[in-house]
Amino acid sequence: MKRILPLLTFIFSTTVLFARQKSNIIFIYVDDLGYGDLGCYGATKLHTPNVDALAKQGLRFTNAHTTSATCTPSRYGLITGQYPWRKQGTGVLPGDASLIIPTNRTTLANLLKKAGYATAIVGKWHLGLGEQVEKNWNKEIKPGPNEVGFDYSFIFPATADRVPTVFIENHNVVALDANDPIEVDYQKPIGTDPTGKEHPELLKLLSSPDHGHNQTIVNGIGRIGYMSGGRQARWTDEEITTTFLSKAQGFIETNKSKPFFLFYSMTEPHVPRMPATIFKGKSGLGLRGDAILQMDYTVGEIMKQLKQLGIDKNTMIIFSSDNGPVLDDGYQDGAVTQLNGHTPLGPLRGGKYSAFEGGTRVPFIISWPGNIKPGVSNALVSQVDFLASFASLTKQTIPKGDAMDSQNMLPAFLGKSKTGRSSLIEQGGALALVLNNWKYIGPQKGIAYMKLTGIETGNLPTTQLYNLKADIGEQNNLAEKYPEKVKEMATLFDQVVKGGK
Ligand code: NG6
Ligand code: CA
Repeated sequence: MKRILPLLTFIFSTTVLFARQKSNIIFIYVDDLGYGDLGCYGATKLHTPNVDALAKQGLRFTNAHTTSATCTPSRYGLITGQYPWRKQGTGVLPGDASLIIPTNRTTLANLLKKAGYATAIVGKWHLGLGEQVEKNWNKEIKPGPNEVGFDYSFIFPATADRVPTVFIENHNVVALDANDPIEVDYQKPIGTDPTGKEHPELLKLLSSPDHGHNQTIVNGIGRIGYMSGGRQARWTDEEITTTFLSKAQGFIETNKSKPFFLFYSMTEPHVPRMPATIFKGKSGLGLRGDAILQMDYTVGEIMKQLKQLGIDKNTMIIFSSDNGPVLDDGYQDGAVTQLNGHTPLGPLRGGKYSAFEGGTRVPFIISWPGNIKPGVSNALVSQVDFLASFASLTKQTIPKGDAMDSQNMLPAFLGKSKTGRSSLIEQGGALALVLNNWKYIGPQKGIAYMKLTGIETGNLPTTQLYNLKADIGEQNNLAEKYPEKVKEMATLFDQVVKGGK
């Protein structure tokens, strides 16, 4: 016993020390925030002091990308380390879709879980739930986030504009009432709730014509899809963010003395923009601006909590968006009419849905006090790279066949290297290739302009080549001037799309 005791003490103290040394990771993933939507990225009409403070204490990237210009594929790429367009069915999912991430794959969550982190997702999911579309929302719903590596999940299934408008904690709908079962249908109307199409007079937020947000009305907002039942369980839009914040803070509090990974997936400024009443009208830029202020406030609350708990120096915070900005995405919420000179895109062209830079080049900040020197990085990096980079951080190898597009960018993420990837695929409607400072989009058949959203898609019948260093706004098509470059990039494009990295 005499000998064992010191040994046990040693093992115990090193375990505690080791656990303490590992920093927490909080990934704040916002929805549809543009490259020009934050003060630290040049916005002057909107004030985002909390995210700006995060940028000031961390590394702000100017050339960081999502894999795609919409939500589901970007999230798929981030979590699996694979370009989503390699897999069928990774486009924007309806609210009743089944889980699209195979449960036997390496994911960001199960990778960190294996390394000893407590893992959680709080917020928007949008990667499907259950094994099939026809599922019973009134029983345990799985597989979902918990089956791909999150110990704890508190989510909404898809987007705030899609039914079912309920929270799901681990496997169950929150505040479910057995006497008022939930049913969801994306094909045909169900139940007795009024629809936006038939009862526009009941709407507190008018839908934009032709976008399709005119099916079941919940809280005076027309949604995509039909839903019946679950009246107690339906969220109040103004409370979504405080609900997620309290769940995120609860997870942080519970896990403050072990390493944790929190994927905090916020809904702002995605439609329907319906922030808490105290934020309404505050930005002067309509509800989109107000939602961004609410998002910024929330980030500040998380930072405050970390400080209060004394774990701010021991926590890496990553802040980014899942795709570029859109103004009219389905509701008449003042985003267009009260823009007041604000430039959500900054200097970029396109926007959400687009293969131009505005689709995938997003705000991207990493703060890790004491480990990352504050500054600005121009390295080309992608969110698909987190998996390989976190594998490197936690000294793990990724099983063969998993995360095939993820490159270890840890040195760039930590500011130890100024260079990132040499090339990258950007997915709008079409796929584009970036190679160093060059951008290539092959000839496309699709429409060049989306009337509904007012966004240029990046599609043209002719080849496009831009020099992003000189022309970040993709105004001068140099394809005719540099046919050799076009050839080189077309060849590389085929190679990447067919297989490798
Ligand atoms: C689009 C919706 C849009 C939004 C988007 C998903 C229409 C016309 N528009 O299809 O309102 O929900 O999907 O956004 O239906 S994302 O950020 O989750 O990808
Ligand atoms: Ca999005």
